[in-house]
Amino acid sequence: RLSRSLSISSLSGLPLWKEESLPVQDLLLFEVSWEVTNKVGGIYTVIQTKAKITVDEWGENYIMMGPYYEHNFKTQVEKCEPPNQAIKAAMDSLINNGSQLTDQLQDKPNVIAHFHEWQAGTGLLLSHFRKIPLATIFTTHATLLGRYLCAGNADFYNNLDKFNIDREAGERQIYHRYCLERAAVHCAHVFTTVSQITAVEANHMLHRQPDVVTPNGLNVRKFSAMHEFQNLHSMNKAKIQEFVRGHFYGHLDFDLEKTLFFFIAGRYEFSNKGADLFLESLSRLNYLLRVHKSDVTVVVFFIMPAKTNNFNVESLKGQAVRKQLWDTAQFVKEKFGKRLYESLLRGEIPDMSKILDRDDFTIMKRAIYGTQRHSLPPVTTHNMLDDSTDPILSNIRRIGLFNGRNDRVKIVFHPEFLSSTSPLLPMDYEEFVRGCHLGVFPSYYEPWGYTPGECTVMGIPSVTTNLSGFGCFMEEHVSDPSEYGIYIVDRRFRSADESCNQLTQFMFSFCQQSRRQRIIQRNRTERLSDLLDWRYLGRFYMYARHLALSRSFPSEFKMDHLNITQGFRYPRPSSVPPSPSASLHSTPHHSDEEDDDTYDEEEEAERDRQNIKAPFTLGAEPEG
Ligand code: G6P
Ligand code: 1S3
Repeated sequence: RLSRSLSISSLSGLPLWKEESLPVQDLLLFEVSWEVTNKVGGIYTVIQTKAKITVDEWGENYIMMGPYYEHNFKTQVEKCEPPNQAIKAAMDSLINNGSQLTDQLQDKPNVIAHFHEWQAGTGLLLSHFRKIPLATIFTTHATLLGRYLCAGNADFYNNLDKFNIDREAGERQIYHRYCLERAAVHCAHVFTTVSQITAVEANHMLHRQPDVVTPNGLNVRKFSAMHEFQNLHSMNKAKIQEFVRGHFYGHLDFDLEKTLFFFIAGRYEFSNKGADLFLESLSRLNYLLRVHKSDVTVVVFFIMPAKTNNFNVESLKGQAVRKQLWDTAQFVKEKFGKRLYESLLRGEIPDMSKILDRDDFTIMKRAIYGTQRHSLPPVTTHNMLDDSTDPILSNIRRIGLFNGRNDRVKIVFHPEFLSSTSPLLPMDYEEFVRGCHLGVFPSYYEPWGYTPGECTVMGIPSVTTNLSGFGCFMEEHVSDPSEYGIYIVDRRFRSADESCNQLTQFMFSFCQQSRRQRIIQRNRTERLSDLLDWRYLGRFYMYARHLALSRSFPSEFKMDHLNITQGFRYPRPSSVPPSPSASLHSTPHHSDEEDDDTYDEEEEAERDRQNIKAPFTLGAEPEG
């Protein structure tokens, strides 16, 4: 057992502890959050994806608590009897006495209660003041004040130590919530955040240094054949191409085989999520592609929910026109095929100029006539309620990216989350991501940021920043992230203009890659997914639980630390020359030709597997 914890923990940068398994049969673990079965944002993803490894360890002694919403209850959980007597007794007592319950759970005295965010923190505070013997953990995924200050355009990271936090909270009218958050942080036995950058923030905004950083993982689905996820890219890209055919009808003077799909997605926090920087960089990218007379077109999707009044007519019409053309083509094709067949049966090669009659031409002409439009393809798919003040639309107007014919960068703002039942773009989010070429998430305020991680496990390259938890994690654990298709914009030590140029350069270089280079890069990106698997990252939560028990019940739970904290780094891909100067930044290294016989990605993957023992040790199935 010790050797296993050595091999795993020493690689993760966690302090080592001797005995890693807990007597879970004699314990109960509660996890409490407003986002249990209730999708608001990323916390839901943390809890939902982590559930499997936690249940694997804790079985029925793991209980989640969240708000009751009938719809969520009906669609996400199964009703059942409480799994054991202690829980049943506690629930009966709650039903009869409300939250005055004090003799919780006598026969299971050691309880760990893990609370996420300030809303759930009230439970932590009440149990603290009522002296209920719990080992408590409090996780903040973002500090309230940090989020508000950043959204208000404060120069946050350069002034972390200068804010008068009580006054700032008061001025933003969040003083009551901020006090709840801060009290929960200080009452918890163990305080955790999801990234180093949020740990620094919490230290200043909440005045407590987190005990553990618990990075966010995902359930990584591995395909048995390596090319499987590449096929999925191809299939889903075809669906996006269909949408583009409709949306840009009458303006399809660009080659879809040379068109790249970029996207940004998430909560609509314009500057926190970096949509401002992205738009400015797109304007510069458009300029670069034009002056270099590039034959590449970039269609950029903004998937950020805003208030709307349904799809707009022009977008719906686009899909209807496309469908009409498709139907016309099928109709004529069928007639053509039938005539050709009959003619061949007669032993004749038909006169091709006569095989279609006047009616066929009329039908086709009419269909083509329907594709004429007197306006540019719309930049948004919906009727926006705040059209004139919406920050994305206002900035598009300012930079003038209106989907003109000469623009090499086209914009589609879809202000609603995606759904496979949409009449416009019938794809769910996962399918859409798989079909794109690059996710761009140049966030300013991003405690973790699941979006680039989701891209990574699907083998889709992405852009992140060194102000996001994910970006910092990748910088720490991967020697050269850009070689693996993770581009990290420096928003910390550069001016906004310099960051913007850096992002533009990343995107421009990406546009210069050949198809083969993109395929190789996707293979490399996908190889990083082991690092983001809960099977590895779940250990940080285990550590937090041990620590909480050892602090709250010190006579029963000891935590003997071993003093090795060396972190793990993922080396550069084996085929990349060691000197960065020998490489075109961020581009897989091999000939630019589409067919390069000297490069074998399966071979490179295998070679790297031999070199990189760590992620595979980390990803090992738990013993027993
Ligand atoms: C996947 C498929 C290939 C396809 C390629 C397109 O790798 O397996 O058959 O050619 O995607 O890549 P692209 O980057 O041009 O969308
Ligand atoms: C927060 O959600 P957000 O998008 O408001 O928590 C997420 C889960 O920890 C995190 O990924 C994200 O960065 C935070 O900002």
